[in-house]
Amino acid sequence: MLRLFVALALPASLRAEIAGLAGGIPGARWVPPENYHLTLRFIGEIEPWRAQEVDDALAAIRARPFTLQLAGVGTFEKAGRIQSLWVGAERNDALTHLQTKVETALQRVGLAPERKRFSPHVTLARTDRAAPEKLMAFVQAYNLFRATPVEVEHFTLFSSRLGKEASVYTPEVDYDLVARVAA
Ligand code: 2AM
Repeated sequence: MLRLFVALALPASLRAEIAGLAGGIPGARWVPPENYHLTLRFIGEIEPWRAQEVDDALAAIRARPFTLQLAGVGTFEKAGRIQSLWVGAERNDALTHLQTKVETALQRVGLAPERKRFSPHVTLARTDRAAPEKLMAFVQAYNLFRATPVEVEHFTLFSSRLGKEASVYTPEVDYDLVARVAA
C-alpha cells in the first residue's frame, strides 16, 4: 500500500521565510521546513494499481499557472483543543479551480469524495500539547505575516512514510500547469 497526497511543493526561499516564524512555543511539534507544503487533496493508503490510475487522472488535468500568496496564520481545533498552527493562503480562483479539478479527477477514478471544505494552508506545527494562551499569542503576533508571492508552475503527487519524529514526504510525480497557448 502507498500513502499518497496531492500538494503544492514550496520553493526553498518560501520555506525559509515560513521557517522564520517557527519556534518559541513549548510543547509544539514544529514541522521540519523541508516538509512544508500546501495540500490540495489527501488520498491516504491505496493499492499500487490504483495509484497508477490516480497518476493517469492527475496527468490529464489542464490548469493554468498562478501566483500563490501565503498570508496570515491560524489554527485548527478539534474537541476544544488547538490541533495545529498554520500559515494561510490568500483566496485565489486559480488555486480553487486547480483543487476542484484534482478532486473531480480523483472521484472519477473511484476515490470517495473529500468531505472537508478546502481550506488552503501550510501546517507549521502540531500543537495539541501546547498551551492555548501561547498559541493565541502566536496567532496575534503573526496575523499580518505576508510571504513573498511565488509562481506555481506545477503540482505534485507525494508519498508519505510515517516516521517517529516526522513523516518523510517524497515527491513522486510533478504535473505541469500550462498557460493556454493562443490558437
Ligand atoms: P495537515 O497539514 O493540515 O495535517 C500529508 O499528511 C498532508 O495531508 C498534510 O498536509 C495533511 O494536512 C493532509 N491531510 C488531510 N487529511 C489528512 C488525514 N486524514 N490524515 C493525514 N493527513 C491529512
